[in-house]
Amino acid sequence: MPQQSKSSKRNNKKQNDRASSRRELSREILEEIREHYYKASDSKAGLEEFAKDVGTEKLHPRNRVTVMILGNHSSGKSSFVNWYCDDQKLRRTAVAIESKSFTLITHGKEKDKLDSLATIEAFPHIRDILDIKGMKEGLETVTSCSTSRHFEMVDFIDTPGLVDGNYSYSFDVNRVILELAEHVDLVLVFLDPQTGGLCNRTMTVVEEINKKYYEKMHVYITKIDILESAKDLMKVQGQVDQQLHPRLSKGTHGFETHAMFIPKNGRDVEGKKWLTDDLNEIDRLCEDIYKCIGQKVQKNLKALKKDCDDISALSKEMLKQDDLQTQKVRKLALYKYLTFACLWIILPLLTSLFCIEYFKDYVPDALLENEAYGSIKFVGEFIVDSGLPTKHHLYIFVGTFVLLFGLSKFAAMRHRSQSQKLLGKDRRSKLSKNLKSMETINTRYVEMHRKFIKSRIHEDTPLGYAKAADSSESVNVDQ
Ligand SMILES: Nc1nc2c(ncn2[C@@H]2O[C@H](COP(=O)(O)OP(=O)(O)OP(=O)(O)O)[C@@H](O)[C@H]2O)c(=O)[nH]1
Ligand SMILES: [Mg+2]
Repeated sequence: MPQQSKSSKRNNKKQNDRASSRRELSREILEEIREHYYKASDSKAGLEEFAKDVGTEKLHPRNRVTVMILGNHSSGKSSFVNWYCDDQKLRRTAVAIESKSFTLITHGKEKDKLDSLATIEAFPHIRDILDIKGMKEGLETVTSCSTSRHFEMVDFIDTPGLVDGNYSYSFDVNRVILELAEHVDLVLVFLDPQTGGLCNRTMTVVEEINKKYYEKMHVYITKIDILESAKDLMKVQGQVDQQLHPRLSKGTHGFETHAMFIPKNGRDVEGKKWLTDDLNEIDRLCEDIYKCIGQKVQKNLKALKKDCDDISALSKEMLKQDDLQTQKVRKLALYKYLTFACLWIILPLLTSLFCIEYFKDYVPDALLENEAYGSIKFVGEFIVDSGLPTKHHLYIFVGTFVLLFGLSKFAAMRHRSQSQKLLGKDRRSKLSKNLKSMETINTRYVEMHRKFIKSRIHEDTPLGYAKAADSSESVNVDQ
């Protein structure tokens, strides 16, 4: 027996070691992906800058999982954050309406508070919510240096408790929650046993989130330790299901509500024999958050690949268009020089030939007998002998001059305006450099993807799957 317990201890240790190395790898990959957006390995800039170079915008994906907790007032949202971070003073908890603003809780160097503008600076993805009236005062960030559970890789959004009736929020709370839901990885809906599914506002928000982001949403009946019996719990669950199910339009198959309470020293659950450990699904909730980290790695890898491909395609297209533009500009330059040559070389030459022919009597014989003049004098003769009245000769010259002058001016203007559309040497070399950096990122992407897959599957599983890492469609991250 003691031997068995020793081997099971060893197994546990092995499992823990594997879990922590997987976690470390996830953290490393998420961190590296972020780096590629800020600063590519062999370049001063990263994908965010490369995107700007091709006139588009790409934001780095968050390298941490974001979990939004919403639900009835006093359902234990803030208490859960405190419990997860193992810091009872992180969020204020009480029976009165306590959380009145949207608070991002993130890992930081020290415990601190940031206002809405600093919050948007740190979380640029959600900047649009500042446009909602009242949000400038309704958004803040709280930082904590807790390393409890997976907090270092998780951001929470603690939302104001939802109530019906006369209570008025200083912003459109439903709208803000819906906007935030787009950017988070997990939406936890907390329903307390007293109000359960009876808060109309909570149910409306749940209905809306279910329409768009049903796969992110998990519903928990909280504080079940205040109930007196398993029968009461079933009653509450029945009541919640009754209210909830008609509101759900997607993901109804297999949809479950879970139950939990926050284990707390001194909380009297001793006398409640019905409240067995397996009824409290808080560990499952932590597991859901943990699973999100793995999904986040895949999501971010996919985003990295896609953004890299998009920017590369745009850069290549820009260089291709620039090549075509260069050809066009060269042609225009040729037209410009041709008209210029006609105007300032050929036209004066013809004029002088004509003049020589016209004023033959005054021209020295030496010139008239010159061989060169002899071979081209037919031009002057042609004009003089053309039979046109003499004054028309002048019109022809003035007309030709005006036409050629206009043409050369037009060609010069076109040449200038089209040249301005060229990228220029610096921008071209920057784009080419960016393309090279993106090739390096792509190589890193394949390596990271392989490493990640290897950490998740058994070593004897054929790595044909890992080969799929080369294609962006390899892993379904939307599960
Ligand atoms: N018995 C019991 N009490 C809890 C549990 N979780 C929270 N509470 C208590 O419920 C009260 C409200 O908790 P909060 O965490 O402030 O709830 P909240 O959802 O953040 O409330 P608002 O921010 O006002 O919406 C506090 O007195 C907590 O101590 C639980 O699991 N069991
Ligand atoms: Mg709260």
